[in-house]
Amino acid sequence: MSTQAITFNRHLWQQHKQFNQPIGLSILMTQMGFAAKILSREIGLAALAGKLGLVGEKNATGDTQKKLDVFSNEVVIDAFSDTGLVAAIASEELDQVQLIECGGDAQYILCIDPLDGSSNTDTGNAVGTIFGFYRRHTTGYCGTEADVLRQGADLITAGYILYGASTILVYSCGGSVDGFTLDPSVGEFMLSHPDIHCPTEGKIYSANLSYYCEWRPQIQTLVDYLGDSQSTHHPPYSMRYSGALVADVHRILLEGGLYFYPSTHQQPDGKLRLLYENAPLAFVVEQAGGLASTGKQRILDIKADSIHQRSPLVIGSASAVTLYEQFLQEGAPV
Ligand code: AHM
Ligand code: MG
Repeated sequence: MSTQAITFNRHLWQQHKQFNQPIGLSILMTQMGFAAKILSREIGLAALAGKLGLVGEKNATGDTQKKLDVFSNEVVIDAFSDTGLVAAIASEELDQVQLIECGGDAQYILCIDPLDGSSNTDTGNAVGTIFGFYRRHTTGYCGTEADVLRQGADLITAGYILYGASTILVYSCGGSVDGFTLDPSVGEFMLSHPDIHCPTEGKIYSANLSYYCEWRPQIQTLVDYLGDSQSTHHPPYSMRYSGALVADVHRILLEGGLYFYPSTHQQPDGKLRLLYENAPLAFVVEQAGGLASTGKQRILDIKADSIHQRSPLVIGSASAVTLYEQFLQEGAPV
């Protein structure tokens, strides 16, 4: 590897110098990189360290917590709560917003899913972390829940970490979307995917087809349409679904295509959570030229009413998301 390789910290410094990125944000992203290294190590060694399996408690959204869920939450809370920069943290694994006694200088709010796709942990498959930072609105000694209940369009930085065949951190501060791969031998994230653009079209769709019978007829028709190898409208799509949102969206971001988790009769708002899953990923994918929608509304335009609020998610290549919206509103093209 060249000694000119760009480390994550060097990239953050360049962003600060060239684009006036606030130094506080650079410090927070450094902390995110640190948390990612700890999690990468612990997820990789979990089977040897007795960290697989359930804790037995349910989290705020009714999922039974795994040991790695609890551990991951502790790692991210520890990484950010003493920085003096973060006034409140909303996490998938916390019932309430963690309000931090920090003084008025703490300018940032963090929304985070510490371990996304945790059903994959026991089999050693890919998992992720999803994060988004907002600028704080209030100025008191402690953050408030209102600081967290925001629309994604207010995000100033968002990204994710994929723990898969390699550990990859992807983020955007509102300019380019850049990806960094962890080199464990030197303990650094190195720039590996500069200036990511989501292709306007793709050949992959990603969705849990076991819900097919529970989806609206328009979505069933779309799935039939995408998989139709005889179609004269489009090349046939292939289906890829890992059960980890980060892994599936990362593939779509790089190669194009469509991820969707729609509403069902039983879950009219879908499964995925707005603040710490959908909005941060929507921010990244839009910055890379893609789109993210509920099928009817842009994800980044929704203001959260509660911290664990859910929404349907359709995300990926601009043309594919638009096609989904057309199917939902008008049905199949003639
Ligand atoms: P989690 O954060 O509790 O792991 O839940 C979110 C995960 C996503 O990573 C994934 O896309 C989805 O849930 C899978 O759900 P399903 O098993 O219903 O397909
Ligand atoms: Mg999740």
